[in-house]
Amino acid sequence: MKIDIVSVFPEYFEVLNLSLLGKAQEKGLVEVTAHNLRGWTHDVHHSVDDTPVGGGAGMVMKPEVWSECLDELLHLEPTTVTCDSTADADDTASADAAEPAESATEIAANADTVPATDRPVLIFPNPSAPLFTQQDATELSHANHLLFGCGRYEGYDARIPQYYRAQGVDVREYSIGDYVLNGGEVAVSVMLEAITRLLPGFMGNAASIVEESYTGENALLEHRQYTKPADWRGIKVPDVLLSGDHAKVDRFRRDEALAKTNELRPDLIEALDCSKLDKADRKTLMALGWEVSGAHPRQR
Ligand code: 6GU
Repeated sequence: MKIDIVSVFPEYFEVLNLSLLGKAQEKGLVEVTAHNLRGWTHDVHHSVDDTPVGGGAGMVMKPEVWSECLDELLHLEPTTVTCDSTADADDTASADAAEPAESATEIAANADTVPATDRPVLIFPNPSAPLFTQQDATELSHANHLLFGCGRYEGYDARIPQYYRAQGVDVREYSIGDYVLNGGEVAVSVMLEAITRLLPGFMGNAASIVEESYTGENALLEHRQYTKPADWRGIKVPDVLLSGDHAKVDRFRRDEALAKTNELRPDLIEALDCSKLDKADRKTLMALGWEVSGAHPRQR
């Protein structure tokens, strides 16, 4: 996988040479390059932003600098597109727009739930976009080339993603949570870690990925973990975990995952597919106050 990152703070990404991602780069699994956006400016001040059209606070990143950079990294020739500047307005992110596609631009934007491995994916962190999820990480881990564009200041000109979508590029915009960061750099490092750890050969133990929270078809928060000693400062490991009875251990962990998810993330319980729950799951959920006879659990 080839990963390009464009930022006005490329040094921020030196941390990616550490730890597991550093090892993955040494092994040749990924090749990460951080580029300085200012390298594509032509003025003495190397300016990348300008005041917002229509007024308002802050600065907006200019489309011309980004396009010179992105054309080069995506091997595209500059062109002019004819499209309505409002056509893209409600379709900032990714692929899960519910409405039927109308314009050619929208078709290009919606066709990309699973990235084709041979097509680059252009990703813009954006606090006003849909949330980045484990499912997005899984999808993007199949791409051959990811290009992240880090916005700073108040954001970037909305025509940038619109233009590259019209060029047939798989363009995605994601937020990493409901809080405000100063720029996209932290968000990109979060997304990168979530994506690259899923690459085959990245982690020693593939089974540990399968058991994690938010993975698989029935996403639950993970059960609690313990190691030895069995009694530490007066707190004991639950007896069943010491029993050696694997079926009982699995059931105990599954029930704990259900109870923890019920308490902290009932929205994840509501999203479960009832047809994938076994008899013991249903019993546990019913005891927690859920109705499990429909397609998804419903709170009683
Ligand atoms: Cl992707 N960018 C910024 N600037 N702030 C955020 C974010 C992204 N996601 C959450 N907050």
